[in-house]
Amino acid sequence: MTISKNLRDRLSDAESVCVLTGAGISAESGVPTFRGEQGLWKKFRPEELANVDAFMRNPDLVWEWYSYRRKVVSEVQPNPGHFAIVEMQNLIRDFTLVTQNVDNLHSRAGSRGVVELHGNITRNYCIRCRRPASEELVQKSDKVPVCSHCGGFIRPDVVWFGELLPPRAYEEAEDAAGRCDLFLCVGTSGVVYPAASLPQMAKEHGAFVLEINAEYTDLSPRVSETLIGKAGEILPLLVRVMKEERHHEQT
Ligand code: BV8
Ligand code: ZN
Repeated sequence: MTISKNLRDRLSDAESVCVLTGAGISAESGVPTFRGEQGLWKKFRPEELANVDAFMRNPDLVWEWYSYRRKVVSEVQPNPGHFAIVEMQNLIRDFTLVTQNVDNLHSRAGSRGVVELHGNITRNYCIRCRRPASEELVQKSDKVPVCSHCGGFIRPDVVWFGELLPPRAYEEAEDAAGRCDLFLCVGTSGVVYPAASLPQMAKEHGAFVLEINAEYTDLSPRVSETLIGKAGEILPLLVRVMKEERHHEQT
């Protein structure tokens, strides 16, 4: 993988960096993506499961699907791609990590202040009184649990289709995209909005937008450069170049 002179300069000079990640960064940890060959949506379609009507129509099915995904993410580890982002955060003064993933792997890798646009599958709450549900209540039932305070159904703390993103999270993501001079877009097919509008926003504000993906996506025509390959291999390489360039300047 060769790093263009232009990209090398950007990695060396960047003072404000924003990274947007999608399911592709967790693929090498063994977490299935949504739209790939073995994609999660292969068996189910988003309409069937990741929306509130599906949950109200068939809470046990939706709950079971999230219990399966919680089990998967509890059994996997963050990969070199997640750890490279932690190292990048330590190199760059103004650094924001925005993720569409709900698998909690960035936080487990050590990333701080992760902006979770679509929530986090390790948190659950009551749809009626909105109290957080305890771990043991969540773990013990494979059927949808009911709230010990009011009897309401417990749901995962994720953003379903048709639901608003957490307002503060999205605002923080927009601010970071608007002020960064380097925007990395890693492992996302760029089909889910409003998250997919962030790279465009960064580009319009003059940022260099680098896409890292196993294949070309809907975003590719609109970014500054696309590196095709695995996030777990490319991100550590970019951090190495960043360190070389910056260490070089310090000496
Ligand atoms: C909202 C949480 C409404 C739950 C998720 C028509 C046009 C435009 C928009 C819409 C439309 N109709 C409806 C909408 C809005 C809708 C939307 O965007 N739909 C899309 C499908 C068209 N958006 C919403 O509903 C959002 N809410 O808009 O509010 C509103 C507005 C105003 C007022 C009131 C209401 C809510 C969206 C959030 C949905 N929740 N997940 C859960 O996870 O169960 S979305 C789901 O998709 C995940 O969060 C996931 O993160 C997200 C995006 O997927 P990706 O992360 O990109 O993953 P994917 O599998 O697609 O791609 C993986 C990529 O990785 C691939 O490119 C692959 O090549 C690459 N890859 C694989 N391996 C590697 C790799 N890359 C590098 N290295 C590797 N090793
Ligand atoms: Zn309740």
